[in-house]
Formats: sequence, structure tokens, C-alpha cells
Amino acid sequence: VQIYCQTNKGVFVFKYIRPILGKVLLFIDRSTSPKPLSRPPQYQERIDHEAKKLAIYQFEACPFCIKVRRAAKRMNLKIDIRDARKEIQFKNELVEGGGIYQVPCLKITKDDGSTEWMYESSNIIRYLKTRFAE
Ligand SMILES: N[C@@H](CCC(=O)N[C@@H](CS)C(=O)NCC(=O)O)C(=O)O
Repeated sequence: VQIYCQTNKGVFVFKYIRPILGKVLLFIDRSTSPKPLSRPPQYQERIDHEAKKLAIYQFEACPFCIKVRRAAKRMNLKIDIRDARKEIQFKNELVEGGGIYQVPCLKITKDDGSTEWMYESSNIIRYLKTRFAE
């Protein structure tokens, strides 16, 4: 990939094609938005309370991030979405807390105040399903 990226063709792909692909993905995402799971109000309140302890660090048009956002929406989880590309503060939090600049990353704040930073979209979705899916 590194060698490929250094060629003119690679630069072209990354500079021009990727943003277009990103817009196409966002369009598809918005027009096929998943239906959120419906829960009894009291149960949903408890889930909302738990979801306040989570935050997703992401980029808007990253396919792995779209996958995680869609899974969260399907499970009706109101998780704070933090754009680590547009907001330098979130980028810094991610790198300082999680160790690397890679998205998506789920920040989990435990009851004792400690934090866990979970990378890899498939791990994040598995974790959310284990905790919140019926
Ligand atoms: N295997 C990872 C891939 C994540 C990934 O490649 N993320 C890219 C964005 S699409 C990234 O963080 N790149 C860092 C950068 O652009 O600096 C996952 O499934 O979460």
C-alpha cells in the first residue's frame, strides 16, 4: 500500500477518489438509515443512562465508522459521536487516551471513573451487542 500510495496514481486515488467514495457512502447511509430498536420507556431510560458513559471517536465518511454508527442506531443507543478529524480536541483526546490515531474508537467510562479505549469496528459492535442488544 505504501509503495502504491507513493505513485501518482495512488496520490490521485487518495486525493480525489476517496472523498467521492466517502460522499457516496454517506448518501447510501442516510438514505438507508436503520430503524432503531423500540424498548419500553423505562428500559430505554436505563439504556440512555448507560450510553452517556460511552463516546465514539470517528470520521464522518469512514466506512468502518459508518458501520459502527449504524449498529448504534439500530440498537437505539444515544452515544456521543465525536469527530476526530474536524475537532482537534477530540483528535488529541483519542491519541492521548487510546494511544493511536485510528477510528472508530469507543471510549468507555467505568463506574469507578477509569476509562477503556476500544479500537476495531467489529470489536466495538460485538461489545455493544453484548451489552445492549436484545
Ligand atoms: N480495522 C479497523 C480499520 C479502521 C481504519 O482503517 N480507520 C481509518 C479510517 S477509515 C483510520 O483511522 N485512519 C487513520 C488516519 O486516517 O489517519 C476497523 O475495522 O476499525
